[in-house]
Amino acid sequence: MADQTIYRASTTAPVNIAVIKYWGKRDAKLNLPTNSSLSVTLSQADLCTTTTASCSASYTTADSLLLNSAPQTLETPRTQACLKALRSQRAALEEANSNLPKLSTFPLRIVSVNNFPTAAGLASSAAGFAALIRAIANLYELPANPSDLSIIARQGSGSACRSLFGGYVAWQAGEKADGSDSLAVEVAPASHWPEMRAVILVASALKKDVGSTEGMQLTVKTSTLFPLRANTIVPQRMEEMKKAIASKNFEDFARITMQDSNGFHATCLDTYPPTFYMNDTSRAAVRAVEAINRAAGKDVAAYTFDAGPNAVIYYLAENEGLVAGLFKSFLSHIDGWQVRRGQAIQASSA
Ligand code: 2P0
Repeated sequence: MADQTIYRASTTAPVNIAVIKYWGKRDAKLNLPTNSSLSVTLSQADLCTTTTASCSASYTTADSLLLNSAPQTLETPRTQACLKALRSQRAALEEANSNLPKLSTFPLRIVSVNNFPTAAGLASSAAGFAALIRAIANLYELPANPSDLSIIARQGSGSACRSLFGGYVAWQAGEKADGSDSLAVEVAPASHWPEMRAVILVASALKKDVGSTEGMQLTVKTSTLFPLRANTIVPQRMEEMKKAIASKNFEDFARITMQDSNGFHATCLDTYPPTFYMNDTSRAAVRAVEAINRAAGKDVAAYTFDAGPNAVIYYLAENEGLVAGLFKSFLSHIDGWQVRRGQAIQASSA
């Protein structure tokens, strides 16, 4: 009789928020970026995807995925590339050891839950693909390390490769045409700078108008500012940001974070037709950060915006009262804002 065992593995992957933004692909098929990027991984309790992957010879239906209880397609070229890569690594193990169950041939059932709004500029695809890849890698007992897995996750969604690490993470753009050097590496563990905090201001939980994948390629195609950003400015900022993190220099960290967010949104505005991710509420948050920093006499808070209107504000624990307190009173005047706290964390490896 066929093996009826159900093999199962679960994992949790956190959201990461880039302080040097990924925007633009040099190879859309392999999902290779035009520039490197750098992010901070946020607290799992607040923002994460939990995924359970199971497989069994007894499953009679094709591979399936439920996200927040709703069926999702796995039939996209990107997801298929990830599943194929994971299955082929498992098949290699099975070939080397004939005692292993042939999990690579069994249908998969994947169940994921996000505890934050999906596709509203809160990096849901990052946590989602990172959790998917690691859950299946755990199920298949692959010996891969986080950088190895990041190469697979990158093919699902670029920013996902950074969610396989905790703390401060760089996605190296790489140079090779096959993408084998386009992977995530740890810049510093969360324990290096555990005072880092983030407050997330949810201006809108609605899906964004222009998805990142589509938006970034329109920018690559039409923005005249973009080549300067990708080829000159971001490479310099990557080095400056790594130094700011190594020396725990919050003022440099804050300035570079805000400049990179502004520069990224400038290329969105310079896209033709233009893409607007920030709205009036986002701009009010920028002004509030400026007011906080002016009152403090130095940069104690840094805003950053992804492909949506929601703000992430970084600050240090010692300024919690000043930053989070002011934001609470500021936001209480604006309808529809929610505030969520996070802190830089070490992603779990399980
Ligand atoms: C980032 N974003 O670095 C930047 C900042 C949005 C703005 O990574 O096409 O969803 O799946 O590789 O990863 C969003 O892009 O795009 C993103 P795909 P992804 O976090």
